[in-house]
Amino acid sequence: MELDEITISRAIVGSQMEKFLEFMEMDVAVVGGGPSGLTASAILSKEGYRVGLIEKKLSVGGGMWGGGMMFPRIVVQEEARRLLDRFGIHSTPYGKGYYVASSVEAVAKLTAAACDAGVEFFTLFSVEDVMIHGDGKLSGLVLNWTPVEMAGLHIDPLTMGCHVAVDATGHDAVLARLVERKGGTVRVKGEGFMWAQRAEGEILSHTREIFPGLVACGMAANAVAGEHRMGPVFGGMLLSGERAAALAGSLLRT
Ligand code: 48F
Repeated sequence: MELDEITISRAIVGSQMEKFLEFMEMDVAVVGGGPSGLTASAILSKEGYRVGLIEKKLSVGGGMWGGGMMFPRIVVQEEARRLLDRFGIHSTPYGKGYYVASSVEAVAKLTAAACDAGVEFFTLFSVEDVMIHGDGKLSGLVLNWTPVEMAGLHIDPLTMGCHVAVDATGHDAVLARLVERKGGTVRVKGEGFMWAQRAEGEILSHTREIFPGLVACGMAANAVAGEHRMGPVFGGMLLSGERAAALAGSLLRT
């Protein structure tokens, strides 16, 4: 077969632009591809919703790749073990109720599950604002290429519409802070000291619709609530992603 560079370029640009246009209006925009966002998007897409995952970095995985202090291992507690099993992530028991898994495998398997379920990934897309019109509900995202943001170039963004957005941006709680800064009803209290027991215990109650059309999950949910941080125990992230998917699904059905 004779290879033609122009065809290769056309294939890349054409197919990606097609997806970009297809996802200009989506059911759920999950912002942030860490463990909570990957879990939420995989579950929602499996349920048949059109889900786009917007990630500002080159790769998804967020804070999970690095495990604890660059040791590529994560710990998951008993309550979330079923999610390790659901996504086919191998784990080894460690003491009573703790399971250790490879952070690389965990990211790979969550990402694979999201791909298999039909999630469309928009990497190197950075959310810089949200759309809230007269009805007072979040209706879309304002985005730019991350390199544009990094270079400080003066280039206007584009927009993508969604029925529900999930703030899975981790410690920064980017969407929540944007809504807060522009006078929305959200207040981001900021996360507290490390206290794994409490932070993991409360994360599900903080995973909620924080503004009409905006669900917060993972560390973003804890940051909004002023909850503590938990370090490299990841059960709460998976459970929070699962809960965010359930909440987004019920918002889409009403
Ligand atoms: O930080 P991150 O992994 O969030 P998470 O799912 O999980 C937190 C844990 O990794 C860990 C922890 C739990 O044990 O404390 O930190 O809550 O992933 C957040 C993702 O959001 C992306 C960011 O690059 C990362 O991959 N992100 C942040 N801001 C934006 C964004 C933005 N403006 N636009 C798009 N993506």
